[in-house]
Amino acid sequence: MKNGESHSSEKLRSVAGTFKASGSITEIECIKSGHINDTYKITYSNGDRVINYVLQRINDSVFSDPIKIMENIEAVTKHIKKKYENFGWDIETVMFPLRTMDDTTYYQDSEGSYWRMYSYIKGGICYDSAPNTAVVRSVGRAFGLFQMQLSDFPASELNITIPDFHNTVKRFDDLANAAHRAKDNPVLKPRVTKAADLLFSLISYRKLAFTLEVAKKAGILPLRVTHNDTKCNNVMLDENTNESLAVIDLDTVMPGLCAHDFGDAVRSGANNAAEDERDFSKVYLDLEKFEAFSEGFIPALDHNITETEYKTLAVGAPVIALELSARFATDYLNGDRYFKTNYPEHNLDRARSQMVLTVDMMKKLDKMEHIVKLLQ
Ligand code: GN1
Ligand code: MG
Repeated sequence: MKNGESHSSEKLRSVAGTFKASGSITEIECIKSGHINDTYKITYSNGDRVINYVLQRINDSVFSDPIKIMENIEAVTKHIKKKYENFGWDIETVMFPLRTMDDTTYYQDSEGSYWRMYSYIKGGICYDSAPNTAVVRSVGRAFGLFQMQLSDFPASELNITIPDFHNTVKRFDDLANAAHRAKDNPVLKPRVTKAADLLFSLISYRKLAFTLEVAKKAGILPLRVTHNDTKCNNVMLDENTNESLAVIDLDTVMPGLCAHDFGDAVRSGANNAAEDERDFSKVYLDLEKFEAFSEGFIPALDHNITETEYKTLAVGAPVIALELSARFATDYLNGDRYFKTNYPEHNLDRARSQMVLTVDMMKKLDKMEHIVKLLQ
């Protein structure tokens, strides 16, 4: 079975049956919001009770070693759980994978695919874009708490599941290589022509790509345990109160920079528009949402980061928006092999939109830095 292909109900029933969920399956629904894994909502009924679970097939062309991902997830969720039990801390930030009948956190099917299952939180909602400042504040608090709760977890113990994931300089090298290959490929060559203006914009911002990478290599910024995919829709909120219920999608938990998590969440949650918006007049950083996000994130850190890290939080946002623009453009030039797309120019549109956001954020960087400073 290829990544992104839909699975038959029979197949899903048999995979779900290997996990310790009780009852019989009454409904299966495909959830389409992520760009990488295949996700399904499975409804069970057990007497009068209806219980929902999320079943996921891990994309094995993005994650070459799914077992290493599950080891990371188990290690960080256990760490947070232990702390919670010892200190009575709020455990709202974490979800535990369900175990299989063989007591593992994943199941490998006969075709070699890896699957995992989570409880589906009733009354929980994930927003692709933040509809208001209350939502973005809660998202900030959830990611800030997550960072704080893992601040004493030794980052070096984690597996590096995708090397150089937020190495923005390397992402630019990948872009150059993809453009080079595409120009010699008759099928992909027209894409180079179509993306030419975007490629020039990206190159003109290349200096920005070095900002965090150089500081990281110089040891000025410490490597922490970071989530690395802090999109707005990776926090589950209570649909009535907007309180955060859990941080989800821990696939990319790895050593990283606090500014990456802050920045990625801002580029997703404080963008006035959707990630792939084509009407660029709608694409800008909403400063009110930025402030609300910071008000959630920064106090939740409880002073667990250094003075230098505070100084780099704001610039993390344009760095990650730029990095993602380069990643979407790279995938477009590679023929859409990484991110799921809904139409042929989808990756190009996403890349353009993230570039517009980067430019707007750079104009507002002083204001963003000022807001962070007042809260630290
Ligand atoms: C992917 O899996 P999902 O949709 O949460 C991607 C992120 C990107 C994001 C852009 C493993 O996240 O890095 O920022 O799309 N995840 C991976 O929407 O590459
Ligand atoms: Mg993900």
